[in-house]
Amino acid sequence: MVVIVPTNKSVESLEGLHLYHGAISNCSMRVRMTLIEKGLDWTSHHIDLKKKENITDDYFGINPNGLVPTLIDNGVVHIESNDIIDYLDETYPEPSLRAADNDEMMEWLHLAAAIHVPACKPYVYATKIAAKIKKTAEEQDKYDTLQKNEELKKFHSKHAGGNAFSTSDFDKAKAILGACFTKLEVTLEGRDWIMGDQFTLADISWIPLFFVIDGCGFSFEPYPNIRRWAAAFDGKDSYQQGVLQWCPDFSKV
Ligand SMILES: N[C@@H](CCC(=O)N[C@@H](CS)C(=O)NCC(=O)O)C(=O)O
Repeated sequence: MVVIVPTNKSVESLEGLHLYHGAISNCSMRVRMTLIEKGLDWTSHHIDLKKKENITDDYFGINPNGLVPTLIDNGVVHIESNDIIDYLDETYPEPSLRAADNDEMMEWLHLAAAIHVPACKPYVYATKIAAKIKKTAEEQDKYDTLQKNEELKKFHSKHAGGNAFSTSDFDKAKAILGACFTKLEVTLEGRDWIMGDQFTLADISWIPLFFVIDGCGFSFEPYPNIRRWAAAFDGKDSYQQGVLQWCPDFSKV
């Protein structure tokens, strides 16, 4: 559980579940899906990343990294999407999204979290997003003042101003994604879901990664099990309402 004491005190009086989230954000997709799977009531606070609505004093006062999603549960602030979905399943246990082998399931959540900055973010920014959300000089100054996280500062400096990601950054991201999707492909052999017959947080953690990386042009041709697994989400309300309703097609973002 990653709990934050916000400097923006206004959120501490919020009652119930409130989600600050982005339509096109894969990290937000997994939290929306979990809330929907659990049938929980939640209040939506959409943060438009393309309009830089995350780069404000108010939002950095809620999430000190300026990232979406942020979940507020009765005034308590939770960040980190994979920790949030674990927290939601722990706190609101029915229906359970936890596998019998919790350790193996949590490894999938930890892997999704671990590859976010070294692989997912550079791949998505280099192929698509950097060009769409270029900061003005004023926005860049504001970001540099608000952002204290060195890893994120370094990441965003790579596409700031006239900068572009290096070939080696991109190749490294692609190689990490290739290795992880190969692990997923092998795991899904003969299985409906990542943990077997049961649909769990592992599936919810990974489907947004597939959705955005596929939308950025990564070829899933060599991954038939992943394509079969991903197609099965079409029949799920949580995917329709948590992903497609907010972002019908990531390739068109
Ligand atoms: N580890 C965080 C990563 C969150 C994250 O990077 N969110 C992206 C959207 S998926 C974002 O807010 N990007 C805006 C930015 O990097 O400034 C989590 O899982 O919640």
